[in-house]
Amino acid sequence: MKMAVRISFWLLLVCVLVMFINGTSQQQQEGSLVKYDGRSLIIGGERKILFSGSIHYSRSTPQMWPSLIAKAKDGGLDVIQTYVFWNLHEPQPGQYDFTGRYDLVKFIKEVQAQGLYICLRIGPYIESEWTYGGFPFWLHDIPGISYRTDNEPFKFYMQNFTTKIVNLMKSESLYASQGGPIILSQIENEYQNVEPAFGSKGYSYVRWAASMAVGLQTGVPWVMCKQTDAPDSVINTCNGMRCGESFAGPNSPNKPSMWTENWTSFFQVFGGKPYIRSAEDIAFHVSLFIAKTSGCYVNYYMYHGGTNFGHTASAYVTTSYYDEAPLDEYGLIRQPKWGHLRELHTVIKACSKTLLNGNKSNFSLGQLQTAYVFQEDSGGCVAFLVNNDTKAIANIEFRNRSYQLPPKSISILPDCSSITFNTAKLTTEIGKRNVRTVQVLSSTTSWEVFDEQTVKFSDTSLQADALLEHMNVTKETSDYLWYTVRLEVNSFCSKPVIHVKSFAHAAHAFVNGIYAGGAHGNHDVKSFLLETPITLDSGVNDVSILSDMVGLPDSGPFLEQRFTGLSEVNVRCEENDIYDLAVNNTWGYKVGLMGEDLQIYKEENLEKVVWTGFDPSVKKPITWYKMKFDAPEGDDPVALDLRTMGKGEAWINGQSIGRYWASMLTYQGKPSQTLYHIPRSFLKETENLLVVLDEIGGDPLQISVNTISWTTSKSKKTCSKHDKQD
Ligand SMILES: *[C@@H]1O[C@H](CO)[C@@H](O)[C@H](O)[C@H]1NC(C)=O
Ligand SMILES: *[C@@H]1O[C@H](CO)[C@@H](O)[C@H](O)[C@H]1NC(C)=O
Ligand SMILES: *[C@@H]1O[C@H](CO)[C@@H](O)[C@H](O)[C@H]1NC(C)=O
Ligand SMILES: *[C@@H]1O[C@H](CO)[C@@H](O)[C@H](O)[C@H]1NC(C)=O
Ligand SMILES: *[C@@H]1O[C@H](CO)[C@@H](O)[C@H](O)[C@H]1NC(C)=O
Ligand SMILES: *[C@@H]1O[C@H](CO)[C@@H](O)[C@H](O)[C@H]1NC(C)=O
Ligand SMILES: *[C@@H]1O[C@H](CO)[C@@H](O)[C@H](O)[C@H]1NC(C)=O
Ligand SMILES: CC(=O)N[C@H]1CO[C@H](CO)[C@@H](O)[C@@H]1O
Repeated sequence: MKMAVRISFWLLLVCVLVMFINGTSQQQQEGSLVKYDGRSLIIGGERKILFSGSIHYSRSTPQMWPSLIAKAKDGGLDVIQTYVFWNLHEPQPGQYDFTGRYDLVKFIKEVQAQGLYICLRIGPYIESEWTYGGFPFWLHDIPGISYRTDNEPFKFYMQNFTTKIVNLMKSESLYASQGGPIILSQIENEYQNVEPAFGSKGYSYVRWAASMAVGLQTGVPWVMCKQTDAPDSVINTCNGMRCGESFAGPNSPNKPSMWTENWTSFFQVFGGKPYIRSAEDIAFHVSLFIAKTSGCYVNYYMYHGGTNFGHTASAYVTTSYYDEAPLDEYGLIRQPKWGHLRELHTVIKACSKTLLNGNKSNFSLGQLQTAYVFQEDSGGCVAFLVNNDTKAIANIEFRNRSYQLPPKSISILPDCSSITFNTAKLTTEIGKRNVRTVQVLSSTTSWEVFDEQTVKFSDTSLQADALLEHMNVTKETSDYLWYTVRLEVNSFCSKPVIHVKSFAHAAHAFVNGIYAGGAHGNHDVKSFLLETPITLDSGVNDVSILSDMVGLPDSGPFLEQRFTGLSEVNVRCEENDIYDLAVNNTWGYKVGLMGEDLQIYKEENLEKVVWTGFDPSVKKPITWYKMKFDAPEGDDPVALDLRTMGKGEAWINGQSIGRYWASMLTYQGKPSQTLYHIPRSFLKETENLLVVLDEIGGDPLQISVNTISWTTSKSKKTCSKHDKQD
């Protein structure tokens, strides 16, 4: 795309008028062109201030899309921003999947049908707390590959997938240049974070990626986020919580100031607690970005987070994703966040002509107070009065009038005289989320169990004389990998303790089929130790360790070289004898659990194993539970409360609703996530099959089926923080 030249507003207005005179057909054609200048994107000849929100199609269901998009539109958004998830779409090289939740074209067409635009972030590296940052695992086995750098094999596959997506969009006429809704595309993602690790190859890779993307001739601009040296004509954009303060601005006077990720909250990991960002704080920073950097595009990351179904979350990330966003995990409106931002959008939209075309000035109103004024010769005038004092109200004079500015707030005066919006004053409804328990699955007789058998060395067909890297063996087909070895004990060994060092996320040790103990790491450490007493027989003992990954890593350089899995295994006796099992031993490997191989979470496979009655007094690790329940009446979203379980995964009618980990507590002693979303479309009216795999063996008799709703009440006009956690 060629760099758009700066055109004066009046010339543009003439263009627009000419278009109107020339009739509809030309209007449609011209109306779809996307250009930009130093002030904003120019769509169909018009400068625009655009509010955008991230909604990832694969984190909800096609049945939810229309209502999510409608609520986003009602909330004042113009654009829906989504990543494209390479590992969903190309599970094997050259084999593509765009069905169901992966139906990108259907999602974009729904956005178009509701009259919104799309920002398509192809990546194809996306991070996004998505397993392996969106890369399909088969990339790992391409000879000589090195990800995200000037490396021929990587560039080949990156270009191949990017081209595939661009061609798919073109064939469906989805680019604005073709009359479609896509006004922007993104190549790469926050590359500057890793660029120094690649030296000069990182620099040349950025230039290659930009020119490869631009060469695909989409007819709409490309952006690179967090990439201050994005080559022309690619626009460098800001990601962060406070881009009004942190963004150094576009790297050319001919590029507009855009914010591609404004974090409405933050992703959560198992063991971490939710990050609550108030509506007032978001509104403050959006207003500041528009006022101070002449921002013309603000995207909320996320506007709706949704659910990390199956194994799609990256390392340690919870199944619930950005539940604190303006639309909650279930797609329900979260007040006051949704309403407060909606009011801000309305106020900004009403004065966008002056903001986009007026002359800007700024001056001090006091030590911590600043005014930003946009003014047109024609009389239009908009002012933003910033009070950056977090404690005190500021009494200031502006244009010969007195104003009181609440602490840490921005007041917007669309006519430079009366305040119509203050970022710290909530006038919208306040909401409270309700969780109604419809049924507790407490009937012992309706549960049945299947005990997963411990895998022994003699059961394995894959054997090696070393401890193998976990991901390279599982190839992402399962979270689990059995490592097993035979240990011959000749001499006397009292009080033996097994010592395992792992770079995966959790491990369980068994000796001769008997559970010895487990351990796990957390998001912030690279490895953990499992040390537990064991009982050894004299002679040959079977040592089996189940290694577990709770999602693949999604960030950092050299992802293809990451080592996970066991790195040390030894048995220590009280007599100071140490049996090092990692060396001079043949290890046997088995990928995944038997229940996974047989897919016993599907109705048609239930009979492939023998289920027995459930005895609550027996707690066993690695156990499958099943039962059937009826769907709650009505349309309210449904969630399973799994707080009494340990760690594992749950399936409804054969579909995974994601991993759960209730036994991993925050420092306040609570599970990070207790409720697990069951999309309505996964349910039938009666006899829904629930299968739960638990590694530790929790208490299924307290699992409950719940419905979710919100009640709202009028807010008192105060500036206190109301965005409560439910
Ligand atoms: C992508 O690679 C596949 C082989 O994996 C090939 O069939 C296809 O033509 C390539 N597509 C493009 C656009 O290069
Ligand atoms: C006004 O803006 C200029 C340019 O961004 C900046 O250097 C200056 O410090 C600002 N003045 C005040 C009072 O904020
Ligand atoms: C901005 O200021 C310049 C110089 O004073 C003036 O020529 C121009 O008309 C102003 N722009 C608008 C939109 O009022
Ligand atoms: C407000 O004050 C904080 C803390 O001193 C500072 O970091 C920030 O840049 C200030 N923001 C504005 C808009 O002046
Ligand atoms: C404010 O008052 C002064 C003196 O009364 C006057 O000169 C000035 O034009 C006024 N400013 C505005 C913006 O009305
Ligand atoms: C991955 O496994 C293959 C065999 O399946 C082996 O050839 C290769 O060296 C392994 N790669 C790494 C990085 O461990
Ligand atoms: C492994 O075997 C080698 C060669 O037989 C031997 O030198 C070494 O001491 C052994 N290491 C251990 C830990 O048993
Ligand atoms: C620096 C940082 O935390 N970046 C986060 C920004 O949000 C993206 C969402 O895609 C995360 O992946 C990053 O970790």
